[in-house]
Amino acid sequence: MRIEKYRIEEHNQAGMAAQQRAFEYLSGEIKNVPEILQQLIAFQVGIPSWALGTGGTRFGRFPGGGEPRNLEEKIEDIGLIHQLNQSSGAISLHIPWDIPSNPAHIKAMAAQHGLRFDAMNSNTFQDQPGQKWSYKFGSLQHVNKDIRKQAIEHNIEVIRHGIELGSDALTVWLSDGSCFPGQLNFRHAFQNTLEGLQEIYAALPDHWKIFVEYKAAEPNFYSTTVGDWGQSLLYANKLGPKAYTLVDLGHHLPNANIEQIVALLLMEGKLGGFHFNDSKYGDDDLTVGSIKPYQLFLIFNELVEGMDARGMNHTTDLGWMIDASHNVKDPLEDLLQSVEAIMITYAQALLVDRKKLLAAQQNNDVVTAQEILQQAFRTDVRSLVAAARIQAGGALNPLALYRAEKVREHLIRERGAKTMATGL
Ligand code: LRH
Ligand code: MN
Ligand code: MN
Repeated sequence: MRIEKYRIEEHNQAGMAAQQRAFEYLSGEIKNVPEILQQLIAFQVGIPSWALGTGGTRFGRFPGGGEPRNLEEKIEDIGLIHQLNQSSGAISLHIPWDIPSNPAHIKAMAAQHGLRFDAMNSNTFQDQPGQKWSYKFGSLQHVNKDIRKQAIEHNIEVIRHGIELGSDALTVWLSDGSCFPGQLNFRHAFQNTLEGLQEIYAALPDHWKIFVEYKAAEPNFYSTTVGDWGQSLLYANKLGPKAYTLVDLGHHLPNANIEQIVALLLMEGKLGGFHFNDSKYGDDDLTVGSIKPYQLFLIFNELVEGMDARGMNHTTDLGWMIDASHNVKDPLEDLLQSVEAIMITYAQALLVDRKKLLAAQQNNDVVTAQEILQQAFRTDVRSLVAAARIQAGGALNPLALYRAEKVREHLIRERGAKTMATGL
């Protein structure tokens, strides 16, 4: 489904007076407005192909209706989000949940919606129908060489799919680990995993990157073979210059200082990509910014500081992706909320007065340093983000327009009330 252009214009016109008032006020309060607007317009967040249907837990799943039945419909859904917010111009595919049967057609279709293919994701955490060997006791870490080989070949196949679509990165997340003490020889598991990753690395085209995603626990609850950023960085360093760490916000032990992790990975030139979500307990995959917005701001503050220090391009030098799951919300509404939270937080991080912050740090002026950060965090930048979106051709209030256009009702009529998208 597409929304008629004139409907976006009418919607924007209706709210323009209030938007203008808020934007003019804010423009008087902050510096560099034109530059920030350009940075916001350029910034794009990848949408995961596995998050377009309602997710579930092991206790159940409650589909909401109108879910995409195939990859084409997933691309249409992301195209719609992008049409509304102009900040979701990429899709991240999970294989084999979303195998492109006709890659040329899929690539052309994505391009029509203004979407490019972000990192490809492999899956060696589930057994697929017809698969020879089981991943019950791991994949790349496995004691059985045949099983390791099967996992390596799968990853190489995912790279092949990615090449056909014009992607340039592979994200490897392994559920490998152990559930009980004694189950695993940690060194052997690490060594096997490293060797497997080395074979996958060797199959990467020249301009490709590999992202090694870590996660503290789940589905294994005693040890995880890529369990934290230290382990991920070890693999990335041993693999070589095309290998990077990927940070998923929900993959840390409680209270981890993620902003510090981000700062150090950037300093080492080893931060490759991001999976945005929010959490209260673990890998909850909740809407970005819904639980700990200040933490998200502190992370973005380090991202902007660290990327600027290295002369990196904010838009293109890291893979920015959402990795979320929606049990009770309309997935498209949830994704609109997540992208909005990311844009707001990015804008706030761009407001931080870095010279003053550095001076306060040099003087050990703790109070001023805190004030500088909170000044930016407490600034209401919604009109700035909306102004960037309108300039780019999007809607003043994407969520309001989505509801006014009755998109979900339309999708249910078109696709049926009982569809279930592939994914988590
Ligand atoms: C693992 C993870 C990883 C997977 C996705 C479905 O928890 O974050 O990125 O690919 O979820
Ligand atoms: Mn993830
Ligand atoms: Mn996760």
